[in-house]
Amino acid sequence: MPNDTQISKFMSLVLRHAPQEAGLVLDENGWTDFTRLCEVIRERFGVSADEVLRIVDECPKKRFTIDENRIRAAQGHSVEVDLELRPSAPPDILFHGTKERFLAAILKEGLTRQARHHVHLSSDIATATKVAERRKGDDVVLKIDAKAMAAGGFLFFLSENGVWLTNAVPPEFLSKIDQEAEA
Ligand code: HQG
Repeated sequence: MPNDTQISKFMSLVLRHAPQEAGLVLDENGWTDFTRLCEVIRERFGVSADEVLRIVDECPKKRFTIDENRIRAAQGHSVEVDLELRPSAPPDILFHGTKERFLAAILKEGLTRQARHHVHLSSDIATATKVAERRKGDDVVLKIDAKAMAAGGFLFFLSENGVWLTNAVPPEFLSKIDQEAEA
């Protein structure tokens, strides 16, 4: 029996990066037909549409958005889609979890979006720490002066699942936090 994580990872792959893997097409806003996705999942994993709905509903990060009979990933895409997110005023401070080995490059050139549409930022240290922990190596949490960035004209977007997104964070707005001191 496949577990929820396997199915959720497959959905992230298809809805963010490679819809062709499932013979699906995303529209310009990232939506695809939910019934068709469920058919593909039934063929691959042998689970019903009700199970898919449950997985979407129980996803702790709320990665997927369902609207009538359409579904899309709330953020994290590498394929070009327009999520039609409106700029919103960020909290004064945001956080980004990363790895010690990326730090020198990040402090030099800032945070850049890499393969995704945006740089992903978290509103609290605990979430940023979890993002950092996805990869092997020593964790680093960076503090972003979002207030100063916003005052300087940088735009921020809040995804449907509460992730703060921006195009890039120049190094002058970044500092490494001492997690024990901030805890
Ligand atoms: C790093 C997960 C060198 C950056 C999470 C990160 C998140 C640089 C990596 C979402 C750099 C990119 C996104 C620079 C940035 N030089 N390294 N100039 N600028 N980096 O996966 O933020 O579980 O694209 O620090 O919860 O780790 O998939 O971004 O380490 O919200 O739903 O380059 O993915 O969500 O990695 O994670 P990613 P991320 P899901």
